[in-house]
Amino acid sequence: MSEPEHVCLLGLGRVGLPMAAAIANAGHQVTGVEIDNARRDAIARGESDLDEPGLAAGVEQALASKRLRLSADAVKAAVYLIAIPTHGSPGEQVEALRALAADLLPTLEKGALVVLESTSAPGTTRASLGEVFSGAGFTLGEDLFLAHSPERVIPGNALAELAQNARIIGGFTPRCAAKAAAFYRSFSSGPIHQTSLETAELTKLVENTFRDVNIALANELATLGESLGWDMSAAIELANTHPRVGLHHPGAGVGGACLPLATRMIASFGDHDSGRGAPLLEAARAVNASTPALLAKKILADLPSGATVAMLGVAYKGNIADTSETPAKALLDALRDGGATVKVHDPYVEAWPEAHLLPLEQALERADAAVLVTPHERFRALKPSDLTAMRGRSLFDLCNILDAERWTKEGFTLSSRGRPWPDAHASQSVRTVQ
Ligand code: SAJ
Repeated sequence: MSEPEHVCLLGLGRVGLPMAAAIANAGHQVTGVEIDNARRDAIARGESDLDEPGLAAGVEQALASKRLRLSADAVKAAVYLIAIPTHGSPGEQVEALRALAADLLPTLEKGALVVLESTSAPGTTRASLGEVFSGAGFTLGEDLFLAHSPERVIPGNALAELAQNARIIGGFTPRCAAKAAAFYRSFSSGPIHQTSLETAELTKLVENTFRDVNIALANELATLGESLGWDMSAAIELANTHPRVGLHHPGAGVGGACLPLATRMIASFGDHDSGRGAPLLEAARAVNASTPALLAKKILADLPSGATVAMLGVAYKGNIADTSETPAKALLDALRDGGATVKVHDPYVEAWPEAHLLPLEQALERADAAVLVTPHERFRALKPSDLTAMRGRSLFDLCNILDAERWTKEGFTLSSRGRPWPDAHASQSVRTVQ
């Protein structure tokens, strides 16, 4: 590693806390700044709401070695990393980051490196941090170094991806990018690509938009399969054996703070030349956003009116506890609006403002149907004997994790995403001969 640096890391959330631990444990001196007192105190006690493999141990090691300290305020440092959540329109992002830059000014010294990791629209880093620092008398690229390096880690595998993923570093000048690259090399082994601020910002939006649009295609195909009696899930799986096809999986909808935000953000700029907006991106967003309500309608059509439904899974994706922008909310609302009584369970999530969460057995009690929303591995392990409290036999597997043959043999009526409804067993599973 190059010389250990004093790093001031702003925001100890799902990106910032793993970074703080990784950077401290790589030998740097990190001050983790978290303005939420309760969150900061919990981290100091070794508690965290983030279910990341290795994170608790990493934070404990960093705190014990005193290479990670926690603070409510920014401190003087050689490197500033900003990992705060960015919300709102591009204009609102610029305003929020300008305010943050102004707050940093009293601590900033010549020679420091400032890197924004938070997702931002192209031009944001320059118009916020860049303008405020230049306005305060710094010459960027000479006595202060500014870069944008978008975080790319997947929740649920953050520490491993932080250490290995390729990095994109956009510099205000090439010297800024090079200085940031040298710092990131001290804790990251992946390739480091250097570019401009705007291209780095855009790259992040493009990769998340790719995923959103790809999932929209899978969701649209799956919906067609269900209504036309085709096994689209098997077709997607088989199409993916082609060397130039890579379809994502259909599901209950797209959640999380990241994919929908990126697509909306690029689409919001529209096509200035033709004035026609961004029709593909808008359509993809509409497909994914409408998927939960569409699925709820189909579920209700297969059940007696006023049915009791056990909804299994409210996290926005499998094997994590995060419910940000979860498709489970729109699904729940539409099921309730359609007259169903919904009882909700998620083995990872402790509390959810939308519904009182019940233990599995209570959620299933006297339910006419169970709806699997989130592909938690624990749901894959469910056995027919776990569902004896149900009064009905209808299963709606929106994330395709149940084995159709097994469950239909046990007398359940299974409807699986992308397969003919309501008789998933009618489709033949894929068999491969090596
Ligand atoms: N989903 C599907 N089908 C799939 C994959 C995902 O329906 O085949 C759904 C998930 O269930 C979930 C949503 O999409 O509701 C988003 O999940 P995700 O695993 O695709 O992504 P995030 O939001 O957890 O994290 C993404 C990642 N971006 C990419 O993979 C390009 C991550 O690397 C980014 O750091 C993160 O966004 C971010 O912070 O921007």
